[in-house]
Amino acid sequence: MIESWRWFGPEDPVTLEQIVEAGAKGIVTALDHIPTGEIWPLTDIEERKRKIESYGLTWKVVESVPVHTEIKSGSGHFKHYISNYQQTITNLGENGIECICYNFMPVLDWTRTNLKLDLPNFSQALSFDISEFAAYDIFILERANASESYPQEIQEKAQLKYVNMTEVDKEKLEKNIIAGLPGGEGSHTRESLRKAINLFKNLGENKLREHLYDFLKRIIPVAEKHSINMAIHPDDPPFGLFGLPRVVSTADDAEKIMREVPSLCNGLTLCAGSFGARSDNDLISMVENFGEKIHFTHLRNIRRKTDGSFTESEHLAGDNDMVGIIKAILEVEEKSGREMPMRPDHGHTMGEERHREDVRPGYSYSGRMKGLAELRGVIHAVKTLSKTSQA
Ligand code: DNO
Repeated sequence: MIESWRWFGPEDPVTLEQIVEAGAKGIVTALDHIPTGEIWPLTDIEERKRKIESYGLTWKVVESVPVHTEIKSGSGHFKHYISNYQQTITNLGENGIECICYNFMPVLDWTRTNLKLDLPNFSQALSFDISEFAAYDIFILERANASESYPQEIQEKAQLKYVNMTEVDKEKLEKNIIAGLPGGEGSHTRESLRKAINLFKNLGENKLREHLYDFLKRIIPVAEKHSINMAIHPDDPPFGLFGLPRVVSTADDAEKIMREVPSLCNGLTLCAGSFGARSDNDLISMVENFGEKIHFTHLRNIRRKTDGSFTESEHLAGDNDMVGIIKAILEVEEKSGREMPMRPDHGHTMGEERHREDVRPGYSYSGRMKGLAELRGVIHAVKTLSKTSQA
């Protein structure tokens, strides 16, 4: 596996020097200063590449080239945005990029309700609590008929949570949900969120899928031409929010996407934390079945509750069988003769970083370094044991 690290560019408080110290070899980054939908200029791509390579690191994976809302909703200038996306793929291909991670979530990219959940060991984790989310949706955003999106039990819990919230709690919850998380696709105000929800409200699951397939049919040939693997990121959390459909939440969704546009370049980002937030996603079978079509992995762990809520746990301690997943990925690598870029996804906020304002939720230095070191240990042990057993 190619140990990689997500770097948010020159604005990132984590420096390339620190990333080299952590032992990563690959950088995963994006040109977040380019507005969604615009073409990524060759000059900006070249400049980012030069900077990365000057530290002896490589840049093969982009995360993400965001897909414009009008492509997802099939409205407005979607054709123009698809053609810009094609040009961005071309420009990235000319600079040696091998993999592009993207998502097709409507309205919100990854979403959490708490960004600083205190853990017994003093660190802080990210978490998603479905009744807090429902409290926001039903009582703060006041989306029409929002309560119909939740079972009775969650509605009751949400109400109880809401009545016990102070104004500060309400503001914080809203900010956590809509202000935008690192690498996400911008931020919303309550008003812009309402508008965005309305754009997708009547679309339905089938139409959203159709728009994804249409997008893929137009971009995969361009990706093939430039030997770029498109790696769709699963929905996070892997179920609908605000009563809107999501179409990349299960193994079955992923299978359909790959079947609809059959090409080795039409593959997946195996985000263990996102797919793993559902107990019906069997991650090891997914690695075995999708094999070479997994182009990139996010290794992270979670502790699930039965209602859809989850907390991000330490990389080796959670409901995901991390050793099993790594073993399965190494077997795919062995068969395909190709090394898979992986990054330790998220990490707890710990040590002095807990007191810093500039640390991005989930993307602390020490938390990810700890995660990377633990994962590296597992990779090393699995490889060593497999060699010993073959000897
Ligand atoms: C969160 C990330 C996501 C991911 C995008 C891919 O930590 O995994 O922001 O980059 O959803 O487009």
